[in-house]
Amino acid sequence: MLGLTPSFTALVAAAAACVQYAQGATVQTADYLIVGGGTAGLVLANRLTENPAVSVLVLEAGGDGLGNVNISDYTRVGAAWGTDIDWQFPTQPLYYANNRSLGSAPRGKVLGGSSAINGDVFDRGDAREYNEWQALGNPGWNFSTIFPAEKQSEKFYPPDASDDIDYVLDRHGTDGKVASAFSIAAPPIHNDIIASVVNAGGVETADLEGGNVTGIAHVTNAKLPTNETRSTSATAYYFPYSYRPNFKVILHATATKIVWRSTTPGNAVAGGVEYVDQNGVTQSVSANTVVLSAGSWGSPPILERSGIGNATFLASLGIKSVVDLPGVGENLSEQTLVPMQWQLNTSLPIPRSPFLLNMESIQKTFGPDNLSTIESLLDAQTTSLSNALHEAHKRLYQAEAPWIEQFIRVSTPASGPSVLSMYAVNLHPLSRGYVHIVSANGTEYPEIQYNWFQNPFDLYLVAAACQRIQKIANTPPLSGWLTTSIAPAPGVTDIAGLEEHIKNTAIQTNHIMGSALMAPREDGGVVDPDLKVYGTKNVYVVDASVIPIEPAAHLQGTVYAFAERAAELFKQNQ
Ligand SMILES: Cc1cc2nc3c(=O)[nH]c(=O)nc-3n(C[C@H](O)[C@H](O)[C@H](O)COP(=O)(O)OP(=O)(O)OC[C@H]3O[C@@H](n4cnc5c(N)ncnc54)[C@H](O)[C@@H]3O)c2cc1C
Ligand SMILES: *[C@@H]1O[C@H](CO)[C@@H](O)[C@H](O)[C@H]1NC(C)=O
Ligand SMILES: *[C@@H]1O[C@H](CO)[C@@H](O)[C@H](O)[C@H]1NC(C)=O
Ligand SMILES: *[C@@H]1O[C@H](CO)[C@@H](O)[C@H](O)[C@H]1NC(C)=O
Ligand SMILES: *[C@@H]1O[C@H](CO)[C@@H](O)[C@H](O)[C@H]1NC(C)=O
Ligand SMILES: *[C@@H]1O[C@H](CO)[C@@H](O)[C@H](O)[C@H]1NC(C)=O
Ligand SMILES: *[C@@H]1O[C@H](CO)[C@@H](O)[C@H](O)[C@H]1NC(C)=O
Ligand SMILES: *[C@@H]1O[C@H](CO)[C@@H](O)[C@H](O)[C@H]1NC(C)=O
Ligand SMILES: *[C@@H]1O[C@H](CO)[C@@H](O)[C@H](O)[C@H]1NC(C)=O
Ligand SMILES: *[C@@H]1O[C@H](CO)[C@@H](O)[C@H](O)[C@H]1NC(C)=O
Ligand SMILES: CC(=O)N[C@H]1CO[C@H](CO)[C@@H](O)[C@@H]1O
Repeated sequence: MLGLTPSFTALVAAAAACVQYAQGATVQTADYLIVGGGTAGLVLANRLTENPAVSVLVLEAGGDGLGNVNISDYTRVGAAWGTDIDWQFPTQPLYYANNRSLGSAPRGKVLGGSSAINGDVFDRGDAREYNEWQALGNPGWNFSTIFPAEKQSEKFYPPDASDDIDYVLDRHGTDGKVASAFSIAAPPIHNDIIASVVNAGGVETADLEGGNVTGIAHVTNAKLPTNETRSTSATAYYFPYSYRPNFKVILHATATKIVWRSTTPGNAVAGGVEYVDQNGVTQSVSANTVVLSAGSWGSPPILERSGIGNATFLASLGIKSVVDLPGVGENLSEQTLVPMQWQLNTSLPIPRSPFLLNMESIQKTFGPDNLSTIESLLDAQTTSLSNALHEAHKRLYQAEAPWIEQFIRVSTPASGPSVLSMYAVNLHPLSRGYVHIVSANGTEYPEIQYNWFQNPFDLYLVAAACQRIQKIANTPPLSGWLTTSIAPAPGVTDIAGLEEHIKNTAIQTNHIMGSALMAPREDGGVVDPDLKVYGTKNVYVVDASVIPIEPAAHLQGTVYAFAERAAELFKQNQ
């Protein structure tokens, strides 16, 4: 049950006056208070406010981003990073990768959240992965419920016939909110890349959407083809609906913690949230239901400051435990990306930002010869995952689910020949990191550790994936275009050498998830299948942090679909 019974709602309203708020604060009220006007938060806010009788208040730490060309021009990937619409989260050195530091990691701090500053690739996961969400103990979260939600989120603009790009219309939504379109005019080398993948034993597919994410194809961007501007959760779900009187947003409002109405064990009741406004003044808002949509590094710290998390750890920071939930901030997953680049024999004109994805199973990465090695490593893994997640990953392997992505693009610098990038992405890392607060201070950054390659399976698999990419690059007709390897250095082709290349060069995909896991409580879960935080009556998490198994995709498309289905559940249970 998601909602509150009418009598309970009345009780809450009557009790509102008794809640202790910061002195002098102006108290606003809503049925739903959503913390974070990001990718997932605005989907939920939009769908709930379709009912004029339901009021929603969104607290967003950033501004509206209107007029910022670093958002609207999707080809300026990275321009927004390090500016005031980026949180710039500091991260810890990578213990299992020579203690290398990645410095700060980008996250959108603006209406639209990370959808406003990301790489703008728009694709979605595989049916086998979504069905594992359910198998982990989350009934109802499976491909047959996610696929309609994917379609509901998408407004697909088919390419022109002259663009020479394959697609399957019924795998896309045409009536949804996020605009999606291919980057037009694939360069001539694209057909040769596809041919080499096929010649090296891979498969070409007409369209990677629709639940079978296998093979090589073009993928869409989240953008309007009419004026080539980025589609974000703010342009898709908020700005066209901001006239709704029941849809309110407070900008420059950084939520710090939940204000409790009651902390009865097993039944804690939130009364609202405290936040710091633009002037550094603490304010409060009250609500019947509190939803955290502050993202994988934003939501767990708010739970911890509110007393929800590992009670021993919270006690060490002087925070009184409300719900002892040791999974909060644990189980952080992040797909890794390893640069593999070659110089071309020529300088090609590259319109906009077209790219190809080639999705392959572990079986395809290794070929039949070395599978026993990777199978025994997969069996032997003991440290990083719970038994439930380990079994889920073994099933994905057995089902030959996509596991390695080759993210392929050709770029042309201002001078000199073009560069082919075929990045190796590990879609299902077994290593798990964490995000935890370092003090009770509501605006201090948390400590973040990715823990990449904590599990040796991940390192070996990615090294083999790099060998597979080298094999494709050495296969005609693509091989004819390539002169020299840029990354790794020419001659680095053995597993040991590639493992060192990986440790020294792997970077983020920024697909962080899992830090407030949807899973049974005994498996370290934080929310139940209704997305309600265990031990609470009215606190929910709706963002990437609850996603239990990575999609074979860049994460935003899955987050949109996830949030559409979350909204459906909230409405059903109202
Ligand atoms: C640099 C980068 C590149 C990426 N590239 C791609 C890509 O090409 N394709 C793709 O599909 N995915 C990509 N992703 C991933 C994708 O964008 C994210 O997975 C997705 O947007 C996350 O959605 P979310 O709702 O969980 O969090 P967000 O969209 O990050 O939303 C969280 C929101 O909460 C707000 N917030 C946080 N804390 C507080 C607080 N205390 N009080 C108030 N508000 C708060 C934030 O400001 C933000 O608006 C990328 C991500 C990044 C960062
Ligand atoms: C856009 O990005 C560039 C490069 O990072 C930066 O110099 C500029 O200030 C940004 N513009 C805005 C409006 O933030
Ligand atoms: C990484 O840092 C830790 C802690 O400082 C240290 O114990 C370890 O030896 C370092 N590892 C490498 C490879 O330098
Ligand atoms: C998926 O979930 C829906 C909703 O609970 C359920 O009706 C359906 O049977 C499930 N499908 C599978 C294949 O488990
Ligand atoms: C998925 O698509 C690929 C490429 O078209 C095809 O080879 C494969 O048989 C499909 N798998 C399933 C399970 O449909
Ligand atoms: C692009 O088109 C959309 C839809 O017509 C419009 O809302 C938006 O303002 C346009 N953006 C720019 C930068 O022209
Ligand atoms: C809880 O935190 C303590 C102190 O940090 C730690 O020793 C313990 O392992 C944690 N418990 C769980 C179940 O993670
Ligand atoms: C809380 O943290 C912020 C950011 O690090 C800092 O500016 C502020 O002084 C801290 N407040 C207190 C009371 O320590
Ligand atoms: C596969 O096995 C061969 C022969 O034993 C070996 O040379 C090669 O390095 C192995 N490949 C991987 C990825 O382990
Ligand atoms: C580059 O290689 C391609 C493919 O082999 C070939 O068609 C083309 O003519 C070459 N271009 C130059 C400038 O050598
Ligand atoms: C499903 C899963 O892997 N849960 C783990 C989350 O993290 C906690 C704490 O590290 C583990 O105890 C769980 O097993």
